[in-house]
Amino acid sequence: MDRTLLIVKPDGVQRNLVGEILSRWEKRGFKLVALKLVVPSKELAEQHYGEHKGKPFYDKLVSFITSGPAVFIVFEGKGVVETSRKMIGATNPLNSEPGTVRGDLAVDMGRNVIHGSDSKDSAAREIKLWFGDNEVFSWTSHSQADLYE
Ligand code: YYY
Ligand code: MG
Repeated sequence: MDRTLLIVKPDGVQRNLVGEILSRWEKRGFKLVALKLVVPSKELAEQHYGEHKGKPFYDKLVSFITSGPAVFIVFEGKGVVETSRKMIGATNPLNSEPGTVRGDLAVDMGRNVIHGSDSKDSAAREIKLWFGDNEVFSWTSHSQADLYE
């Protein structure tokens, strides 16, 4: 099964949106396999956003994501990487469709509430970066047969 990394960024934690976000993914049918509240270190944040190093928004981005507690989540399920990106919406919330997290709950690009891995490769890299093997759990959901044919 596919896995993806979500981060409720410090703005989302401050705005009490953690439950709302978890709820959307749980209700959609994805299985929670890892969860923790962390103030991200600069070192890991820089690795996480390595692809953006050198871009004008990079320093601001790293400084914001490390500014306070953030919630790190791994969800598992069929197509979860791509579907999560759709549920998150466009990077700039002004372009995010209603019904998406950013389209419903955010206004500004630098306060867009949530991160989601952009590919299966990114997801694997990011999950490994933020979680130890013993922090990600494989378990059998009682809803399995009602979610998958
Ligand atoms: O994957 P996603 O979060 O939708 O966007 P990315 O292009 O990976 O950028 C990461 C992060 O950087 C974005 O969520 C907000 C911030 N950012 C910004 O502040 N200004 C930009 N022009 C582009 C991105
Ligand atoms: Mg990205």
